[in-house]
Amino acid sequence: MGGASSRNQKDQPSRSTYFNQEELKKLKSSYDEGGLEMTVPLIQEKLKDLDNIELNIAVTGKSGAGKSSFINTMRGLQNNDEGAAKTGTTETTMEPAPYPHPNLPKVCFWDLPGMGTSNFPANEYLKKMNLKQYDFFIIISACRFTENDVKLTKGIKRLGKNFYFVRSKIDIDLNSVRKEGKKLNKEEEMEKIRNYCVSNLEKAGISSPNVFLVSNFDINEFDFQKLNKTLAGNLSDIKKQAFMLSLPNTTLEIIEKKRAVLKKQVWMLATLSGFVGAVPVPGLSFACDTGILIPAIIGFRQYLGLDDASLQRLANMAGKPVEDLKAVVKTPLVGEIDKTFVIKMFLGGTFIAISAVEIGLDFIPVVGSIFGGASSFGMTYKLLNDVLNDLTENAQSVVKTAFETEIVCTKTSDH
Ligand SMILES: Nc1nc2c(ncn2[C@@H]2O[C@H](COP(=O)(O)OP(=O)(O)OP(=O)(O)O)[C@@H](O)[C@H]2O)c(=O)[nH]1
Ligand SMILES: [Mg+2]
Repeated sequence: MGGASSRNQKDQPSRSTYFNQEELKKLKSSYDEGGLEMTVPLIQEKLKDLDNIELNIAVTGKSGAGKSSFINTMRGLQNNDEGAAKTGTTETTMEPAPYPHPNLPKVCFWDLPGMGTSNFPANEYLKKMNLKQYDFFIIISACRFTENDVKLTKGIKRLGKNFYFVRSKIDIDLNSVRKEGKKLNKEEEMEKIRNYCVSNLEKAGISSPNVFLVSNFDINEFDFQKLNKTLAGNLSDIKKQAFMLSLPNTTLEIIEKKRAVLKKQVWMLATLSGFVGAVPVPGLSFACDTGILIPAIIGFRQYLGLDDASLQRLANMAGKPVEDLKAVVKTPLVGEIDKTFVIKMFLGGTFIAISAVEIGLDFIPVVGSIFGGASSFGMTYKLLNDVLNDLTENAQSVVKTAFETEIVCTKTSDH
């Protein structure tokens, strides 16, 4: 892609959060060889991968360009929210400052002092900032990109890392056109600004740069979502899952993508549960005790933005009272999740032992045939699947209320 280095991360051997065909074959042969005892550790390792995966995103640019505001928006925060990066300040630190994501602390945004704002000469700056540790770079400017931005980009390119140009404060540009009394053609105006940035970068020696025009005050406007899609698309599989889960829940499409990511965890969690508990209800109780179900439900709820803190952040982003969002949440899953709740929910449900066909044998070629439906595996699978569907529906209602969007989203396949 333009703007990113030619040694795309996609070309590098990717570690997947979920099992690819090859790994599934290995899983099957481990099972044939050593039963679940050999299989379960492999699944456990995969599940841990998602919790442990680090994603370090560097954000740089001149003072006042909008770095802190961008970092806040990407973390679903308003500039004056608790934990937000300070904005509008002119003090610039000389050290990269970390801003971890509120729900995924290993997804971290780094505020890098702009090259021109630091006192180091270019070469020293590149060394001092230890650019190797970042997964990709966002270079922000509120007007034209400078010679320093270009120098930095060349340094990043030499490391084979991806970089993206973000032209911030596009809302101000468009407003100025309006204020001048001219008729605004948004697309045309954006194209003009984009071309200006691109030609300015090309002249400085960056070939076919990709420039995204954003307003840090509106993640659903201009090129912000396009930027996020591009960023996700260029990450290796496992980092992509973490990045997707970190996005603020501002569109139905994001919710649907998160559901698809979480859906893949369901069978892995169910397998672990199948391993620890053999008979239906004691199995479920055991699954609670072994810490499979409760953290999974709490995690799903948080990723889908339905815990109190996430709802509050989303309300702030949408500029609506949090009560308006809470009013459309119709699931008991927003209350306290403990063992009693899970067992009650399960017993109160219309549980029917699910068949291997319903589970989707193609997706779970190993475990589906091992456990069948009436087991702790089947129960956990059904329970988490129901939980995920319920939370997804509620998250969709919240997004519609927050952003008044009615875009219909096609539900992805259940497997
Ligand atoms: N209208 C508008 N204002 C923005 C946007 N992004 C940032 N701002 C404003 O621009 C000013 C500077 O933004 P910051 O996010 O603090 O910029 P920074 O790059 O972190 O600045 P330093 O920390 O000083 O390097 C603040 O008053 C922001 O509110 C944007 O996209 N649109
Ligand atoms: Mg700042």
